[in-house]
Parts: sequence; C-alpha cells; structure tokens
Amino acid sequence: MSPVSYELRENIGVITVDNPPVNALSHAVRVGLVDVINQAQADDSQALLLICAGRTFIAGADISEFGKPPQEPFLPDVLNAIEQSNKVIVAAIHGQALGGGVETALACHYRCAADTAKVGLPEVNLGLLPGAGGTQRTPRLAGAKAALDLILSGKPISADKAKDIHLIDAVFAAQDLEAQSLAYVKNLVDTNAPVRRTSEQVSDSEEIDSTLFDDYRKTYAKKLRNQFAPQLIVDCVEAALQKPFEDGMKIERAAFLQCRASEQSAGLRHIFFAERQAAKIKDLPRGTAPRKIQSVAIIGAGLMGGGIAMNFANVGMPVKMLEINQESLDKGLANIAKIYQGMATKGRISAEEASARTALISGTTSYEDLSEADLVIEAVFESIDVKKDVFTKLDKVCKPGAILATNTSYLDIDQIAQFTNRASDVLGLHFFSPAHIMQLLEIVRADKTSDEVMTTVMALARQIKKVPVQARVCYGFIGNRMLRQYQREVQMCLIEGATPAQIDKVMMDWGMAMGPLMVADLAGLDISYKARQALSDEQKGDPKSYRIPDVLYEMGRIGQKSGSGYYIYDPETKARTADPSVDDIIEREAANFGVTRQPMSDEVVLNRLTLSLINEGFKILEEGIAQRASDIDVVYCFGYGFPKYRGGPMFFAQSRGLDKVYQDICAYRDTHGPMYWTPSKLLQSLAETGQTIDEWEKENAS
Ligand code: 3H9
Repeated sequence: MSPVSYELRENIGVITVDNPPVNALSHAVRVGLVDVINQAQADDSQALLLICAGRTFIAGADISEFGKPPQEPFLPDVLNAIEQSNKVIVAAIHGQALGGGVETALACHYRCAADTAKVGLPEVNLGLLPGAGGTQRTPRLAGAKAALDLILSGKPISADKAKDIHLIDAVFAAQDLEAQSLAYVKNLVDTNAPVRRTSEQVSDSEEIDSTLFDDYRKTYAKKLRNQFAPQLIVDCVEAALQKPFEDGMKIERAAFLQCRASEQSAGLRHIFFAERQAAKIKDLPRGTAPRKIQSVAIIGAGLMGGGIAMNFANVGMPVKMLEINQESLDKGLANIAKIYQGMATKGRISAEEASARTALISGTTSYEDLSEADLVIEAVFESIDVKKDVFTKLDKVCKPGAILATNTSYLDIDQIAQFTNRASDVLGLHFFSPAHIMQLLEIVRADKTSDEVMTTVMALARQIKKVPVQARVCYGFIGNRMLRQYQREVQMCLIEGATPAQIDKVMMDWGMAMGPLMVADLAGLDISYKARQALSDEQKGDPKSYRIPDVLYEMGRIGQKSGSGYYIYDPETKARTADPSVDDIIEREAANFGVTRQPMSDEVVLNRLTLSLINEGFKILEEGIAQRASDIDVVYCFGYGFPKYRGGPMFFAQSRGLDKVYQDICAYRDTHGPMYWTPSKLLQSLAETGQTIDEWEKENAS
C-alpha cells in the first residue's frame, strides 16, 4: 500500500503522507506524491491540502537511501510537479518540517503550521545541502541572510519565527491545525486566490551588502572547519539571487550530488545513525520497565559534581548535593549559581529560569538526607578507598530500589558494587567535563547491574539530553582506554622528534577539536600527574610515555592555570605561544633515554596517533567492552572532539581500508616493538579475510 493517500473532502483534495516513524521521503513516498498530484489535476477538487499522519510532518529525505543507487523520481522533480500543480496546494505542518520536508512545503503554494511546529534545513549536519530547491526557494521567500542563517546553522526555528521570515503564511493552535488549514484552503478557493509559485517570487526587500557572501564563507570556514558543504551552500544561495530559478537549480543539484558522494557526508550520516543505535542495548529483554527517577543526589560538589547536578536541574529535577563540610558545599553551590547567572547574562536562559534551576539544587553534609533519592551519583576523588567509604554509607542509608552510580573514569565498578549489598543497583555513569556541556555519557554496565537499572538510565540519559553509550568494565572503559594509547603515542612522538606545536597543528588541521597538548594544558598537568602517582610502574608503562609531563609538572608548569605547560599563556588574553625552552627540555630528556631526536613528518604523526586509537578500538570491540563499532565512534566524536565528518575512528579505519590499517600497525610493531603495537586480533582477522566491520557484526549478532 502506498504511504501517500488521497481523498476528497467536499471540494478539497487531501493528500496524506503516512510513512512512520518520521514520514521521510522514501522512494515509495516520492512515487505516491507524483501519482496523487497527477490524479488531483483531473478530479473535482478545487484545491489541495498536504498533511502528514503521525507525530511529525516530513522530516526530510530518507537518509538511509543516500548510500544506495538513486531511484527515480528524484525529489527535485517531485517538488517541481507539486509546484506546477494547476490547483492551489497548501501544506499543513505539525511536529517538525525538516530538510526535504521544508522543501516540499516551499514547493506548495501556501503554508500553514501548528504553533508548536518547527521548521529547519539541517542538511549541513549531514555534510549535505538542501538539494530539492531549498537553497533556491528559501532566499526567494526569506531573503539571502535569513536563508543563509537557517541553512548554515542547520537549526530548526519555531513556526512563529518562520512566519516572520515569510516561510509560513499562517500559524494555528496545534490541536486545530487540520480543521483550520482546511478552512484556510476553502477560503483561498472562495477568494479565487491564485496559484503562487515560490520559484517565481523575487525577494527584493533586502539590501545585500557586497561582502555578505564572503563574510559567511569566512565565518563557516572557521565554524565548520575543513567542511565543504557550507561553502557550497553559500555558492547556491548566491546563485539564487543572481540567476534564474532553473539555472540556480542546476547549480544546487551539482553541489548536492558532490556532497552526497563525499566521504564527509558518509561520515556524518554514519554518526547520525550511530548516535541513535548507541541508545539501544542489544540484550535487554523487550518491555523491561524503567524505574521512576524523580530526585537525584550527587556526592561531591566539585566541578564535576556541580556539572552533573546541573544536567538534572536543567530538566526540572530536584538535586541534593552532598559534601563533607559546609564550606566545600557552599563553594560548590555558589559555583553553580554563578554558571547559571552567566548563562542568563549571555541571554541563553531567562533570569527567572536561572533562579529556578539554581533553586532546584540544594545541599547537605549528612548522608541521612539522601534516604529518599531515586538515583545517587558519586563524583568524589578517584581512590578505591574513598569510593568504598561512600558506597558503604550509601548502602546503609539509601532506600531499596535506589540506583547507585559512580562517575569513576578508571576504577573497577565490579569491585565498587561489592562494597554494597545491592550490586544489581550499581553501575557507572561516566560524565565528561564540563559535565553540563559535554554530550557524551558512558553508561558502564557492571557484571551484576540489572536490566531494569540499565533501561532506567538509558531513558534518563535521553531525558537529560545526553548521548548515552554502554561500556563494560575495564580500565578506562571505552573512551579513556583509547585516550591512554593516543596520549602515550603523543609522548613517544615528542621524544622521537616531533614538537608540541607540530603535533597539535597536525591533529587540528586533520579536524580534531583541539590538539592533544593543548588539551593537556587546559585540563592541567597536575591532574594527570596525580592520577599517575596512583599507578604501579607496570601500569604506567614505558617511562618515555610520561617523562616530559612529569618534568613539566615538577617545574610548576601545570598548564593554562599556571601560565605555562607545553606552551606559554598570556596572563591577560590567555593567548598561547610555543615555548622553545620546552623543546630544549624534550631534547634533554630524550638524550637521557639515549634517543637521538629526528624531525618527524606530519604524516607520521597523524598515522601514529590515529592508528593508536584505532588499534585499541578494535581490541575494545573484540573484548565486548563496546556493543558495536559505531558505539566507539559515538564515544570519540561526542566526548573527545574527533571530527564527525570522518565518522569516528572505527568508520575512518574501515574507509581507509582495514588491510592498510593492519599493515601500518604491523610496520610500527616491527619498528617500535610489540609492547604498544600488537595489532588487535579482530583487526588482523578482518584484514586477512576481507570481511568488513558490518559483516563481522552481523555474523556475530546471533
Ligand atoms: C534531506 O532532506 C536532503 C534533501 O534536502 C534533498 C534530497 C534530494 N531518514 O531521531 P529519532 C529514523 S537530508 C531516515 O530517534 P526523534 C531514525 O534513524 C535529511 N530515517 O526520533 C530513527 O530510527 P530507529 C534532512 C530517519 O523523535 C527513527 O527515525 N533531515 C530520518 O528523537 C526515529 O528518529 C534530517 O536531517 C530520515 N530523514 O527525532 C532530519 N529521520 O528508530 C533527521 C529519522 O531505527 N532526523 N530517522 O533508530 C531528525 O533530526 C530526528 O530524527 C527527528 C525526530 C527530529 C525528525
């Protein structure tokens, strides 16, 4: 049965798209639309209304079709058929009209929307551009600037805002949308309103600054570094203003096809689906009911505890923070109030909202006060003895059924669970700093964590707008375990000849949000130094992999906060400059290890750093620490600044060729020894058999 149906309601032909879950413009929908438009031209209808069933208007092209051979009719042609209809056609938007959904609405002659609806062109988030007239029709209605803002930001706007910029003609109360839209169409018929084709409109009200387009090009060259879709978007919108519609459409089509075929878009589309997959845990029995979480307690009001607390207050949930003494508690609460005030000052939230959120977070110094909490998250010092103390106390005071979580980055959560008599209620909730901003949440499932607890926290993570990924227990879980290998390799490259500035530049040029040594300076060399002191010599590994940060720490160069670390920082502006004396320190320490430093090419730096991540990623996958390769990609893209347009380390490995990746790792093993460069057995087997990660996962799914 076609997902597009058609019926006459009195003199109005109503076209309904019903293609759950989000009414994407799949091949069947495109065929159905063309069929009903043709049918409607010849029947008794006097005008047409396009609506959608289910929770939303059309949320865009079907993204899963982009990697497959294209099938006619293509969307631009479908939308031309709609626009060329001889009968007036009106779109009625509820939920979200996104991408191709907006383009469909813009091809209609008039547009109504529910007051709760949102309208957006998010193609840029997928490394694409609106490819069905969006870059040509939007500026014809809204003007170049509003069109560029909408298309380049990829962020949806409200129905009212869309009306302000002339994309929508009428906004109705959500519950009356269908009835009001029908009345709107009837009125158009009664008043003999003409067919009004967007392609024939001229946006003439706007004064265009001669530098407008170049300004956008420059801004987005910085904002979306290395990505070419934003640059092509500007070209297309510029063409919309300068050329006839048909010519602009040709330019848009060529640019869209270029984007669709690109590795950048493939990576971003992979991450789109990976993010949604990650929220699903494979072996949870269907229908496992979540527990109710209505109040949360946080142990530790430091930077991490405070950031975690804010996540819950942000969605209206009361939080109690516990500290060992009143002074630390007051300091923690004051810090949170300051952050909320700052958000209000910047206009991100209203002053009332800031006060309401601040008021949701209260404090205590007594464990007894946590007896009613549904969820407790511990964010105290990383020491197993301290955790033992906390969890023993929690076990005593918390009500039955309370979920007890640790925010540990490295410690053994199975061991922590044993400090309680309710191991099935214990798990890891690993937030990333700053916890109120970073999207990733590693959910660490210990051996005994119950299905019910896992179901509860996965749902809760979505509620607090995090991107959850399940990890199993091991040193560093998914993210930090990989990070350790990456950081080790950074240090080895320094000792062997690379400079801090070179390493950071190579990684940033490649697309990482920050260079690894900039990150180290920002996080503070004291933090990592102290963490190292808790490790045995064996755990610390090769001294070459931590000697430089040890020396810098001992010199008091602990990063940005001390004004120097791997770099020097201007006390006023915090501007970073390379410090030749650090190069001298590296040279001296390398000599102490008997290493003669040699210049290292950028290519080698990049290879060693990315391959160290990839090899560990495969080990994590083969050990079952991560459920799927794409979960590892989500961890790295959402928590560690890996460029999404490269799809994450595992996707990147697959697109580079697993055989090549394996050969390169073997070559490093042969040069540098097996201590760090033993290839993952899974990687070896895939490289040797030619199987892809996807194929291996499917084979192992049963
Ligand atoms: C485009 O339109 C190009 C055109 O300009 C030119 C063409 C020539 N396709 O996110 P959810 C799936 S590009 C296929 O969990 P929510 C999703 O994977 C497109 N599948 O729900 C998930 O599947 P599963 C521009 C899609 O309520 C399920 O639907 N449009 C698509 O949190 C539910 O999704 C976009 O970029 C799709 N377009 O959020 C919009 N969309 O259940 C992308 C969703 O198996 N979509 N699915 O995991 C979204 O932003 C959100 O899905 C939306 C709903 C806000 C709509």
